[in-house]
Amino acid sequence: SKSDSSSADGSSGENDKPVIGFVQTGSEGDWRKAHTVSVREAAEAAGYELRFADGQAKQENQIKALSSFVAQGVDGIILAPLVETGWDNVLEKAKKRNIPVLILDRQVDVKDDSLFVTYIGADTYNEGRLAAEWLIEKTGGKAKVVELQGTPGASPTINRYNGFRDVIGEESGIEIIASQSGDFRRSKGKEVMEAFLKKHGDEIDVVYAHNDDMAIGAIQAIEDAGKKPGDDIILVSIDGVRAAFEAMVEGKLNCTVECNPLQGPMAFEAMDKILSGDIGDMPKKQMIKDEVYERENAKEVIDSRKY
Ligand code: GZL
Repeated sequence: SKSDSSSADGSSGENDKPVIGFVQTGSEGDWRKAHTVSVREAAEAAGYELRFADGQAKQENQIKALSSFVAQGVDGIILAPLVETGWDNVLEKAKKRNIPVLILDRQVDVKDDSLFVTYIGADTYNEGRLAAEWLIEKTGGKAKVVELQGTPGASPTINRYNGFRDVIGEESGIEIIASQSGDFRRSKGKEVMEAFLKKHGDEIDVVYAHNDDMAIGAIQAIEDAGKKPGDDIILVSIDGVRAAFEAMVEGKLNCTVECNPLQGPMAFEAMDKILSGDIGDMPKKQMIKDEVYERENAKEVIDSRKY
């Protein structure tokens, strides 16, 4: 399904490279911007022509973009799915045209997993577990927690919700007194935290945010309420973006569990194999390692951070 690369005078343009259609969720925050840069740079380095579609945080935009890439007859597709479900029909179209699909970052829940070749991303369930383990250690297992959830229906939201609860379980003295979506966005995280503070005020010991952007928003709300984030209220979040390290250095964030967005190189390593037909031993899921970072070690680490 190679696109016709020769131009009118017969010389081959830059389209001599294999063409990949990349459907991104949108640009909801710092993590997503780093993810997009990583994919673009890796495509360039690996000698691909990348056609970029910004889903602008709507699944229907992503589905339209996928259909369009199939119609263009691209050589391969990379999809970062906004939410887990609703992909079967459009992925069926790609399969009919023999266009391989690589799922990147978030996961899809499809009836037939031959609709995609492989999934590459971070273990977001384990990130929820790591956040809870850190919290139990930090609080001695006694705390009232408010939770800022990510985008409803997105695999990191579902996984971080479950991973956290599976570790705190029933027996521990950790009680989740409120839980609401801030849609992974700083502004919404601030808004929801303002509401939590109005309703629960001094009862809140901890904020568990499914990503750093919302934690940064919560920090602003806590300061506006005249409280000290990081001390009066403990904050633990996920991603490990630069703003989180800066907040930890300022003492306003206590812990961030890294979720590595630099997934571009792995994606194109896999795409090379897929397009040359050697996917024999390629696993269906390829997970990236994550680390936990705390306020105490943020200063010595911040300069080595790559995103
Ligand atoms: C996680 C990724 C999430 C980040 C958020 O793999 O999909 O989306 O944690 C981003 O910051 O919005």
